Amino acid sequence: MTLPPTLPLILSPEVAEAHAKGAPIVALESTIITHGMPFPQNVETARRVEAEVRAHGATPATIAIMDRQIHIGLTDPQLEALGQAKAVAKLSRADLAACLATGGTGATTVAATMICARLAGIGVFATGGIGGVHRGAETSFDISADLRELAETPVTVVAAGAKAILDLPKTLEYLETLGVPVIAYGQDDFPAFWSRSSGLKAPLRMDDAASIAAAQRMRTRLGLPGGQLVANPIPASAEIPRAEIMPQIEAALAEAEAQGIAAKAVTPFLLQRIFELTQGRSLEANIALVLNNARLGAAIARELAAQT
Ligand code: PSU
Ligand code: MN
Repeated sequence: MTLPPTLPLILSPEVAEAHAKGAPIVALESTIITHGMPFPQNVETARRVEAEVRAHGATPATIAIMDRQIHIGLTDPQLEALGQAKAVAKLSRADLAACLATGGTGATTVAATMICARLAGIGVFATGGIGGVHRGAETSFDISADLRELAETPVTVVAAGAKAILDLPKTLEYLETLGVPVIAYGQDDFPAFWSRSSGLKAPLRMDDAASIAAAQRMRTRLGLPGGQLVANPIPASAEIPRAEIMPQIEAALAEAEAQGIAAKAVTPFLLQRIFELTQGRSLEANIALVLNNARLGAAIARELAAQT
């Protein structure tokens, strides 16, 4: 695939090479680096995730906005600089174009990463968790733009489900309303990020990467827009059982409410507080599940490349 020259896209040398060969590529987001994990674990994790993708036969493409360009794949110095940078914008569909037009450094959320991946011809993206319908959304209207993006942009997103900081039943209902396939990988239940099960059954289940790739291709053939959410449970060895993490989640939610945290600040605030309240255990789990998603993302990328 040739990229239109008018797009503000820069492929890293590694990604450009893979792209030219039609080799498998996995997109990776940058908000998890800038807003999802503390330094230095954020940079260490980003490097390990990239290495995991390579070890499983695909090329990683971490996406971020710098100098009015969408960078598809970062060099190691760029990754390090991003991980330490202050005042990085958290970009979603609403503010991606504004950041590119006016300058400044921006990290891409799930929604913005999907948009950029599609522009670069990348069909699969691995991350930790997606945004969703927040608890109390019936009054706050806080529903992540990630959900609508899944309905619109043809990229398969591998995540460990959605965090229990969200309203998971409403998140699944909303995805159904939007016509987004939610596929649990290798089990029936929808996973809840730090925990393998949310107690809710996922609408779909698949047990291999080839089926997931075939389903994405079929959507395209049918002219259906949008991607798929692949919900990959955290490895059992790293999971924090629901009952153990629930009190910390409730405490963090109560603090967010008391401090009037709203809009984009909600998810980073909750992640940071749960990290503190679990004394780092939530971060250990987060790292393990992202690596696990990187492996499955690479397998799906290989299938997408093979089925072309
Ligand atoms: N899940 C994580 N870590 C993160 C995020 C999700 O494990 O950092 C980020 C993703 O970039 C996701 C965003 O797209 O949070 C959702 O933010 P919001 O709820 O404001 O839409
Ligand atoms: Mn929100």
